Amino acid sequence: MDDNTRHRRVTSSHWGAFEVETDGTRIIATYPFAPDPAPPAIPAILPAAVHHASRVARPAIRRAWLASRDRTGRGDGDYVMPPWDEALDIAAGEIDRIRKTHGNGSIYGGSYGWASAGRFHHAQGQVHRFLNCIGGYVASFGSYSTGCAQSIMPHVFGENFLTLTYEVQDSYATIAQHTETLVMFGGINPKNSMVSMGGITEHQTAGWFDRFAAKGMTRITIGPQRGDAPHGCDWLPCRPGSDTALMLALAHVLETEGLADHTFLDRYTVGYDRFRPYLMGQGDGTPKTPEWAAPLTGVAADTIRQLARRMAATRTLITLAWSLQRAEHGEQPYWMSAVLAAMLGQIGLPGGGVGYGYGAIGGIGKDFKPIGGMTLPQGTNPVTDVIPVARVADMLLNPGAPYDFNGDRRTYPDIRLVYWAGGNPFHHHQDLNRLHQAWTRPETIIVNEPWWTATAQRADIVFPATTPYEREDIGRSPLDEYLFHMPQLIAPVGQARDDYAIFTGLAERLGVGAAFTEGRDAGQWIAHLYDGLHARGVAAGVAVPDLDDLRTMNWVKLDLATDEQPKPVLRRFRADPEGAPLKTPSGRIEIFSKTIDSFGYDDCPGHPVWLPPVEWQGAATAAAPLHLVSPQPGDKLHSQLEAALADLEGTRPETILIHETDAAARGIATGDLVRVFNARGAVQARARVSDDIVHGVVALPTGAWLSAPGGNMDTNGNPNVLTRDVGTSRLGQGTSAHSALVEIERMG
Ligand SMILES: Nc1nc2c(c(=O)[nH]1)N[C@H]1C(S)=C(S)[C@@H](COP(=O)(O)OP(=O)(O)OC[C@H]3O[C@@H](n4cnc5c(=O)[nH]c(N)nc54)[C@H](O)[C@@H]3O)O[C@H]1N2
Ligand SMILES: Nc1nc2c(c(=O)[nH]1)N[C@H]1C(S)=C(S)[C@@H](COP(=O)(O)OP(=O)(O)OC[C@H]3O[C@@H](n4cnc5c(=O)[nH]c(N)nc54)[C@H](O)[C@@H]3O)O[C@H]1N2
Ligand SMILES: [Mo]
Repeated sequence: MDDNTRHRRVTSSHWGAFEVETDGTRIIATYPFAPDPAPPAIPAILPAAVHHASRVARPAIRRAWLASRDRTGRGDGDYVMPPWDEALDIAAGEIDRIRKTHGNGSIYGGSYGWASAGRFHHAQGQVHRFLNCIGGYVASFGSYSTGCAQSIMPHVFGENFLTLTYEVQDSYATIAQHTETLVMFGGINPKNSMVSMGGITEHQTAGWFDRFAAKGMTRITIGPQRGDAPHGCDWLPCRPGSDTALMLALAHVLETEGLADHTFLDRYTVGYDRFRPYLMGQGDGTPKTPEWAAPLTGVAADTIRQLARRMAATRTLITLAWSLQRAEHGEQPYWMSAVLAAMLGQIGLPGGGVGYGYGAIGGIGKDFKPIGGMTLPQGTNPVTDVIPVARVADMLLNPGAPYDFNGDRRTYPDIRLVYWAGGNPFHHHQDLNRLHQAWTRPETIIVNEPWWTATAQRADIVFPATTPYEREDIGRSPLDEYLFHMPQLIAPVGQARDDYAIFTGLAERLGVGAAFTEGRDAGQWIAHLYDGLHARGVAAGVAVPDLDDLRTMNWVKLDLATDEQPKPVLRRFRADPEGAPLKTPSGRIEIFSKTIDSFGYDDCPGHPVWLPPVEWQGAATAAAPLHLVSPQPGDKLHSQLEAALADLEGTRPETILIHETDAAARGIATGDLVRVFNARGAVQARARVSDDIVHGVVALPTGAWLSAPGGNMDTNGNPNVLTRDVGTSRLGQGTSAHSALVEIERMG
C-alpha cells in the first residue's frame, strides 16, 4: 500500500460495487464494476470525499462541555483535540458516571442510520453490541424508511413487513411474465433502487421496465411527479397525501359496477361487511364516489372510473412506494391498497395483487435462494425500553410523558446520554429546529463519524471513524448474488479509527473488554463471521469460497438460483386458505381488524378510512400554500459524501422542483435562488420550473447538510428544516416527512 504504485481493487457499498484506484496513499479515481448493467454515478465523488477537509481528523471534545458540562451551546464549533487515550478516558468516565447515577435506561443508543456497507464494521452493530456489554440502552423500533408499514402491515397480512416485501410479493420476473396493468402509487424509480442495504450489484430495474414496455404492459404512475417512474410510463398526476381517497373511489366503482370479486372477499378476507357501509357512505352520509375523490386528489372522476374498470379487466399489480407511508396517516393508503387488491380478487395470482417498495431499494423483486448475510452478534439488551425510531425528539423533550404505540401505552424515558454512530439525525429527522431544542436536554452526546456532519458538529465528544476504504471488510447483502472482499485500500485518514477499535477502547476502560472483543481482533472477527456465512452457504448447496480465496478473487458471484417455487406464501394461501392460513388472528387478509379496532384510535380505526393530513393541499393556507415532498437524492445516499458534492459548482443550495403556474405567480424562473419557508424555519434552494410536478406541489430532495444552528436560514437546502415532526398515527408512529406545507419566494 505504500509503494507509490497504482492499484485497482473492487469494493462494495450501499450503492453497489465499483473499482477504486489508489496510488499507495490516496484514492485517486473510481471506475464502474463491469458486471453491473447500470452502474451508479455516485462513486465518482469518492476521491474528493474521502480526503476532504471536512474529515474529522482527531478526537474532539467540546470546550464548554469539558469546562462546565454546558448543554446549550451544541453547534458552537469550539473543540479541544486531546490525544486518543485521553479522549477515550473522558468518554468512558462519562458513560460510567451516567450509567451509575441514572441507570442504563438513561442512555439512548438507537443510533439510527445507514452507516456503511461492510458487514463487520457496520456502525449500528458495533454500537449496540458495545452498549449491551455495558448494561444496555434504550433502543428504537423500525426505520425511517418503513416504520409505519412495519406497524400496520402485520395486522393486515400477518407478515413482518420486510418479509412481505422480500419474500412474499412477486418478483420482477413474475411481473414481466404475467402482469398486464401495473399501477404504481408513487412510482418505481431506478434512481432509488440504485441503493440497497449492503448493496445490490447488478442494477436491473431500468432493464425490467424495458421488458415491461416491450411486452406492451400498461404502466401507470400515480403521484405528484412524472419522474417517479421510468420514461414511457403514463403519469396520472395526483396530490400527495390523497392516495387513500383515490383508492376508495376505485373501490367504490368496483363495488357499484359489479366488478368486486365477492367470492374472493368471502373466502380470503374478513371484515368487508364492516368496511362496505363506510365505502357506500351509509354511516357518514358520504359515498366514496369518484366525484367525491376528484377534488381531493385532483384526478377527474371519469379517469378514476376508467382506471377501475381496466384494473378489474386485466391482471393488475398495484404497487406502493414507501414514501406513501412516510406521511401523516401513512397507515391508510397501505391498508387500503390491500383492500382494493382483495376486491380485485387477484392476490396470490402471479403478477396480480399488491406489492410494496418495488424500486424503493434494489433487491426487492428478486428471486433468490436465501443464505442470509453476515452480522456481528449484538448480545442481549437488559434494558427493554424501545421507542418508535422517529419519536426521538418527542422522547428528549418529554421525559416521563405517556404516548401510544400500536396498542401499547408507554412512557418516554429520561435520557441523559446519547451515543450515535453511523447516522445523521440532523439530516434525517423532521423539524430540525425542534430537534435542535431537544438536543439541549441530554447531559452528554457522543458521536463516531468520519465527517464533520451537522450531527458531529452538535456532539460533545466526536470520535473520528474510518471509512470503508480504510479497513478490511466483507460486502454482502442477503438480497444479492455477489460476495465481496473489501480490501483496506488506504491507511486511515488523519487519526481515524475503526468503530470496532473505538468501542474496544471504551469497553476496556469500562471493564468489559473481553466481553466485547471475545479475544478477537478485527481480522479474526471477519474470519469468524465469514465461517458462519460459509457454513450456511454449504448447507444450502451454494459454493462459497474460503476467505483466503475470496481475498485473492476480490469478489464472486454466487449461484443462488433456486428450483423451488419462488415466493409461495400467497400462492399456497390462495390454493388452500384453511390449510395454509395467513398469520393474522383470522388467518385471512384483515379488511377489518378487531385488534386495531380494540385500540380505540381515532387516527387509525378498525378499517381503512380517508383521514386528511393536517398539512396537505386540501389544507393550504395563504402563509403556506404549497405541499412539500422531500424524496431521496439521486446523486448520492442520503447525506453521505455530501461535503465533496457540495463543493461542485451549482450543487448547493439543493434544487427545488416547482410547477410553472406556481413559479409564474411568484416571478420565479429556473436557476433563481429562492427562500422556502414556513412557521418552522427557512431554507435556500435553487428553483427548477417544470410541468413534471403537480400544480401546488414542490419537491426538494433530502441530503443537504444543515448549514446553520437552530433558527437561522439553512443555506444548503435541507428540507427537514421545514417538515413536521409528528407520528403517522398512534398506531404506527412513523415519520410524517412527506406531509408539510411551505411558501416560496424569489431571493433578491
Ligand atoms: N424529509 C425527509 N427526511 C427523511 C426521509 C424523507 O424521505 N424525507 N427519508 C428518511 C429515511 S427513509 C432515511 S433511511 C433517513 C436516512 O438518514 P441517515 O441514515 O441518518 O443518513 P446517512 O446520511 O446515510 O447517515 C449515515 C451517516 O453515517 C456515517 N458513516 C458512514 N460510514 C460510517 C462508519 O463506518 N462509521 C461511522 N461511525 N459512521 C459512518 C456517514 O458519514 C453519515 O453521516 O433519512 C430519513 N429522512
Ligand atoms: N439514490 C438514492 N436512492 C435511495 C436513497 C438515497 O438516499 N439515494 N435512499 C434509500 C432509502 S433509505 C429509502 S427508505 C428508499 C425510499 O424509497 P421511496 O420511499 O420509494 O422514495 P422517495 O424518494 O421518498 O419517494 C418516491 C416518490 O414518492 C412521491 N410521493 C411523495 N409523497 C407521495 C404521496 O403522498 N403519494 C404518492 N403517490 N407519491 C408520493 C414523490 O414524488 C417521490 O419522488 O430510497 C432508497 N433509495
Ligand atoms: Mo430509508
